[in-house]
Amino acid sequence: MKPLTQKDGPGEGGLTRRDFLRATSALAAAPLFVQAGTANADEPEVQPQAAEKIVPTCSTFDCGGKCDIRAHVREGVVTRISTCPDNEVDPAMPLMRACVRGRGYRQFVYHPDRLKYPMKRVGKRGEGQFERISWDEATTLIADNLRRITAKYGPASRFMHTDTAVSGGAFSGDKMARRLLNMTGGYLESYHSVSMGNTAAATPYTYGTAASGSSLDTLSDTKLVILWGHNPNETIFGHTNHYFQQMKRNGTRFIVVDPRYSDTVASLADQWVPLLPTTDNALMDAMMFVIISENLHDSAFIARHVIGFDENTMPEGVPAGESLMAYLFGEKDGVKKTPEWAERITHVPAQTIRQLARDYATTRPAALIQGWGPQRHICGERTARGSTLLATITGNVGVKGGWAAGYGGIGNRLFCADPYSVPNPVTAKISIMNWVQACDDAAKVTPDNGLKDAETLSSNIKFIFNLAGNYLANQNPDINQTVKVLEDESKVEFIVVSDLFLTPSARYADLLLPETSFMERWNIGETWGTGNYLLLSQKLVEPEFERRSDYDWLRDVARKLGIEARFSEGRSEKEWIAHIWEKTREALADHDLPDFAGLCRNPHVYLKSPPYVAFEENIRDPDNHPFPTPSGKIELFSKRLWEMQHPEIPALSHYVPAQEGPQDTLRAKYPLQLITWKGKNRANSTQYANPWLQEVQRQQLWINPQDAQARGIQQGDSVRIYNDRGVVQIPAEVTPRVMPGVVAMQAGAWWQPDADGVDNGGCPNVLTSARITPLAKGNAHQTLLVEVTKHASV
Ligand SMILES: Nc1nc2c(c(=O)[nH]1)N[C@H]1C(S)=C(S)[C@@H](COP(=O)(O)OP(=O)(O)OC[C@H]3O[C@@H](n4cnc5c(=O)[nH]c(N)nc54)[C@H](O)[C@@H]3O)O[C@H]1N2
Ligand SMILES: Nc1nc2c(c(=O)[nH]1)N[C@H]1C(S)=C(S)[C@@H](COP(=O)(O)OP(=O)(O)OC[C@H]3O[C@@H](n4cnc5c(=O)[nH]c(N)nc54)[C@H](O)[C@@H]3O)O[C@H]1N2
Ligand SMILES: [Mo]
Repeated sequence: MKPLTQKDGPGEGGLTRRDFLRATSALAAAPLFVQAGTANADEPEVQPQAAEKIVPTCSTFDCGGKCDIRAHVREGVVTRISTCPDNEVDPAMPLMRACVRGRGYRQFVYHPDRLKYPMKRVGKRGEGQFERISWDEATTLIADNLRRITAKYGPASRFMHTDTAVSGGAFSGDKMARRLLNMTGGYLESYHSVSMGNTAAATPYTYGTAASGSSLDTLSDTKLVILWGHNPNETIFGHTNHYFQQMKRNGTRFIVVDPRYSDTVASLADQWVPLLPTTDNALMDAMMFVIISENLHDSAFIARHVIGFDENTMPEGVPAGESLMAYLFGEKDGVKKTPEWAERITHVPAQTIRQLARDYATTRPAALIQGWGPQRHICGERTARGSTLLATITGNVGVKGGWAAGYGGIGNRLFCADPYSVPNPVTAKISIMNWVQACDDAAKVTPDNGLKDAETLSSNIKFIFNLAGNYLANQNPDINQTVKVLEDESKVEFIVVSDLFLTPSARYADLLLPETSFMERWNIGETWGTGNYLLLSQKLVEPEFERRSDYDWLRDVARKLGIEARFSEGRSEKEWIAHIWEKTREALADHDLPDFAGLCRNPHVYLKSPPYVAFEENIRDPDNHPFPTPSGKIELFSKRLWEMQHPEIPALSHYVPAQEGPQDTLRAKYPLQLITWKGKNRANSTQYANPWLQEVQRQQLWINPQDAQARGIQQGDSVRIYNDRGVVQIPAEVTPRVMPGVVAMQAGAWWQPDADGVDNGGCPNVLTSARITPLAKGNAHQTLLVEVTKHASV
């Protein structure tokens, strides 16, 4: 195989855009892939001949949105992508126009580097050397290894990896692989969403549940929105931006709190408040100090619904000095949490903090909406809970136009039915943060660091299905450590990867399988966050070469294991989709859904649920609807957390300096905080190789002019970003869009190490830490210190 370098990608040195267009449209005439540079420049463009069909569909990626994609199909080839035409826009629905990623799908699906055949590893694991084999050989290898490994180590030695690329669909190979494993003894499950698991774990300590999101149509009259580390202009989050742009036009004021001047700041904000990463709680503490000092809190709301505000509303058995008031006014530690105190920690000017606090508390209702970037930190649980404290003391919980917490899904969201899952006989579960340890030495995975429902693991992980994920060696933190474990072939014995590309993770496969893309499969797209509709993801074209859907080859594996009939219930992929749809119709009987044939005729199902305000009942009628907390009230102070006596999860969420944060002594060696963001040109690492999308945004390091100047770095210089975990080398973007002391790069670039292990791709996870958050046992991809130097040879 070719080495995995940027030059091999189509963006540089490979296909030009013109070659690319020709290569893909030429498919109409000859279904062959033109390799880079082989297209004949004199060849005339292929003219449209056959009738064009415009087929509505959607992708099933984990990209934050489900857009209305219109594929123009001619003679079995997708020749163009457009989107919902203006005359079909339903004014009652969010605009679902395809974004830049959707517009570029053809370059993903018809990419010349796409995997074409099943392949078996020939070199050492990780070298990326493979040879073509038949599907019969491939499925026999899987069945034999499953049998052998299960007999030797037990079903709990089998692991299903993170695989978000197919999570946006009601059906997927990964879901069916779980079914197959469960029908043959089970597998080791993981818990914790690396997306928002820290918020999900922390929020119930305030409200008793994590389901704390309202629908965005309830914000139409909100005068002030504070977006706290939230960048929906790029991350979409179920068409949030659609609502926000409408609100902006109607006069809503937007403030964005983010170390970066994000695209959302650029397009929406009246004010940008940059702060040092991991110091959000200090800003929140000082805001609460101002609000209470100036008597701007909602006393009536607090008296009725809240415990932990002052000494009179504390749970029994807790000594004096632990309430919110006591903390803010320094009764125990002698430190008043003033704006001046917070300015030193956050680098937000005290006067800005004062004004922000006053603006939030005096605009009723106001919505403080946290994205998930701030909680993908080692202090993420505290940051997520901090927002709930601010929302509570200002009476913004349970009221239309307010917002209760960190961004959660809405409570009345629509999902498809699940008629395929079967119970997992293995009860032990690990946090997703434990997987490397479970491959290396399972004895190190304990209830203290993440093991659930067992005291010990019965075996190391010996078999991995990694279907539609790049979490083996790209998206997981601390890659250099991880690959050492994966390279040891005596540890994990068999790794099956299915993908569309030879990704950095795919290089660690023992068996590499070329899956179909969403354009070559049937599915139903489900929305994200606050979206609330279902879309048919129609199959557009037949798979080329020997590509197969994961479900299709899993049937062969099931046959070789003697369980095919039970596994498939005789259904093809499309028949499963029809079955899921029928079960969904039954479950959502109130919605009068069309039957599957009707859905195929009209593939957009807009289910208009009424506006939804989280906790509305609990606030309107608390006697009959107590909060599902131990006290039945909103708990600013959580006695459950108090009993844990863990300094990093205080019972009252407040600022605690983070490891590898701005107050860590490690800053003497590594003075800059590095954060990542999810950019518009890919969904995590999906579509990394798409040449059009590589033109949209280059992988470079944002660095403030002050920090650049101090290091003699100029715009475009190649810089080395390093810490004890690794080295990345990419160009510098010297820009005031990131505050001094912080550097930033986009998440999801492919790891491309050279012979010295220096990554030239710009994969931040060479530098990130695998440290585990204290409460959720979750990820902290965003908390790390680095140094940056100009690269000498440039
Ligand atoms: N275009 C695009 N959209 C996506 C994705 C994608 O890859 N590309 N991925 C999807 C997925 S899987 C997910 S989970 C979501 C993720 O959505 P988010 O987690 O909300 O997205 P991020 O870009 O990681 O973070 C949001 C913002 O937080 C800021 N931030 C980082 N650290 C801090 C901090 O300490 N404090 C504050 N206040 N702000 C901070 C970042 O600068 C960033 O602008 O997005 C989804 N949508
Ligand atoms: N530094 C840093 N790291 C992060 C994050 C961060 O913000 N910063 N974010 C984290 C978050 S929130 C998430 S959700 C994870 C995401 O991490 P992953 O779950 O690994 O998601 P992707 O990186 O999108 O990788 C998906 C892979 O599936 C492939 N694929 C796409 N479509 C198909 C298909 O139809 N079939 C098959 N078989 N394969 C397909 C793609 O080519 C891609 O290689 O990353 C996490 N990692
Ligand atoms: Mo995510």
